Amino acid sequence: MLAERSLPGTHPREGAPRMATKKKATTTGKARGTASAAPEELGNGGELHQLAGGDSPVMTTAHGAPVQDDNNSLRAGDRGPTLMADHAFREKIFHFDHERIPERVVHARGYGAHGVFECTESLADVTRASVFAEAGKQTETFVRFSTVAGNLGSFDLARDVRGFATKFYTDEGNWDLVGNNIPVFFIQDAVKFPDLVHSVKEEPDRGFPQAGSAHDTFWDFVSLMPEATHMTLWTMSDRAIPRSFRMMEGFGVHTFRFVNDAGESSFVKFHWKPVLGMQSVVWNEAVKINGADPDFHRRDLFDAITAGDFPQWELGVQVFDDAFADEFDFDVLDATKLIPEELVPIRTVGTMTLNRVVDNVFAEIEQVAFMTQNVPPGIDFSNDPLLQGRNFSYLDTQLKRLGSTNFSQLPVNAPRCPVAHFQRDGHMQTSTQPGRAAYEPNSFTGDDRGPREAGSDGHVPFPAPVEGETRRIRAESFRDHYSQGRQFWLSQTPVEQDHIVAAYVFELGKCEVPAIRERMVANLRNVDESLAGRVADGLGMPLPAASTPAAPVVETEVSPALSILANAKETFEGRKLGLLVGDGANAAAVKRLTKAVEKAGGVVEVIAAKVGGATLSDGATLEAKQAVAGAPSVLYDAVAILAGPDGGSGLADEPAARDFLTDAFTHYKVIGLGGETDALVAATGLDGKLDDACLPVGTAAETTAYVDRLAGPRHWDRSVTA
Ligand code: HDD
Repeated sequence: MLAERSLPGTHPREGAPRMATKKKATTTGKARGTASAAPEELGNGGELHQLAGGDSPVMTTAHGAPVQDDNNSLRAGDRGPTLMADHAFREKIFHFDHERIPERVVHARGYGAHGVFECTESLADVTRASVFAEAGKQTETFVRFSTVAGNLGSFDLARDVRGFATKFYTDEGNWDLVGNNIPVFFIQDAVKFPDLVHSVKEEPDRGFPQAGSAHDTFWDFVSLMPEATHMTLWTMSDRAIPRSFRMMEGFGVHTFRFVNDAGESSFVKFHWKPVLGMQSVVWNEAVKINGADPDFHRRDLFDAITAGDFPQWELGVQVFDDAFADEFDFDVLDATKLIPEELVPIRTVGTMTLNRVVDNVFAEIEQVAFMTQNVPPGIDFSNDPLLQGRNFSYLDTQLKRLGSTNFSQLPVNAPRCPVAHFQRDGHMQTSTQPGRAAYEPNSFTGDDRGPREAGSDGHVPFPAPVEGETRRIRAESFRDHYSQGRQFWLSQTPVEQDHIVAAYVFELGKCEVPAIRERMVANLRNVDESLAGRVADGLGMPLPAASTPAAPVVETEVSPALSILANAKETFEGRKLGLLVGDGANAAAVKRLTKAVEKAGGVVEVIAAKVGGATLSDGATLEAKQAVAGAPSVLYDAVAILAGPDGGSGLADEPAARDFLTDAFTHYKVIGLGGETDALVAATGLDGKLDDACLPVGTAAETTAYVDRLAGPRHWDRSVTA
């Protein structure tokens, strides 16, 4: 007997056909489509009016025709073949088959949000860029954060650089500040970019590893390109495993130019500083987060913004003139170098607030097209050869990805100011471009005039003098490859240095070719002997002879601004406590703790053995957001465990609860313990080992002390290695 199946035209659940309701006539007697009918009388005047799928009782084709039944294709007979005549079906499958566009060749995985930039200090003295014209001026922005190496579907906590690209929709056109969370880059000349990217992506003969630099080809390339050494120190540091997009810095990397109304130019570097301060995870935690929640960073951003906890960054500029550039030990055009904040202080000029998540990830985050060459009047390029190369690359890549020269018309890319040009037609032209004449000069404007005169209102390129022979050459001033890497290393706290050593050991340990490890350690000897020695020791190899630097290593002042930990903010704001609650837990203690953490600006996520929640001492059920099996402690900045009076045995028997505590301990987290947790602690083998950062939570005084401690750093003194 065949199972009963729905007949063509029958809705499978409701058993009744979903009939299209006829649209009412909208015109005042004029026939639809006649030449005399005014467009506004015919509906929407040509703009696509897309309803959310569920918002209409009737589904339509892409061309607006009501679809009779979207659940059964048109068949000849009950069990017969599907008919070519089912055009609605064909259109649906046709569209589906073409849903994917090429992912970005780098920075494929990313997440973004809308925001606003508010200028807090006028920069009119140095730039005529309208975005900095006066304090209080607001400019709409869109930001996309990303990892670099992984594919679109990779995980968020790869050890990698993070992209930090900002589109300012200024009133003189879009300004795209396409930066990273690291202020320097691997290479000096854009001609090496494809090689760099090919080395870090999956190896082409095997297709792995995904989203990671821990493999032979990457270390082969960077060890052969000593200019990359400085950047590897950053990517081996905690900067490459940020806790949140909200808690990382951003940098424009290159030296740009500001140009003021008088046509005077100064050099400028851009810095984003997170208001929440910087935070990173530890590597062992990152590895586990990638399994527990591959979307950790995007979820974090989405959750914060939708909760009204809008992340903010201060924009700072380092402005300097030619005289400083000439005196500085390094070439300011070399993107493998930074200018220490101690030498040129950062002037804070505005604040960006991300306050709106996207409505549609594809339309906005996937289709946003950043281009370094998008600069408004008042901002110009320097001759940094990496920047010059980028200015070619970004236009090309958008055509490849978005498929049409008209990508600037997509809502997320469209400037918020009017556009006026004679670029016409092309695939997917959505603008009904007005006017009879599409050329310049023309006299159809009414004026009988010749070509428009070049004015001072447009983007006037800074008239920098250029001299010299045409040659393929790397400037002498670009030859020092190690001094700033050394400065970075020496500016880190001992804990951060430990992490850098562990990261090199981990990554080089994944290289199968011993000669690559040796070459890299030989280069590291030029950065610091102790660093190289510790990495060699960690790899279990003899210390190779140092490589010969192209230029002598210059001893520079330590720059405390380069350390995350030395600049940590004393706050739990924007961070998350994982509160594991056992049955019978003290209801008052749970309430008190939750309130105190929220008052400190943090978020509490309740976890229980079962997602249904825990029954508290007062008999009430506390709803859980997560079951402990799906919420390992790596997902939280700190944890508290409030057990019931049964010695915590309910939790002690739960392997995930045991891991919850052990991992939190291993990751140096501040731990709160309330109720009878002895059995759980004993089951993890931690009895007798709990330290100063494992605090009781129960009484009001204990809760206050615990929440105060949450604002501090992890307990780095704990004798574990993660
Ligand atoms: Fe790039 C994307 C940042 C060097 C070529 N880059 C891209 C994105 C960021 C950066 C954040 C993602 C933008 C988004 O979210 O859509 N890139 C940098 C930084 C660099 C850098 C900070 C050095 C200072 N990039 C660089 C070079 C080249 C490129 C030298 C080529 C010569 N980058 C691209 C690209 C991408 C890109 C291929 C891929 C997708 C896209 O542009 O839109 O054109």
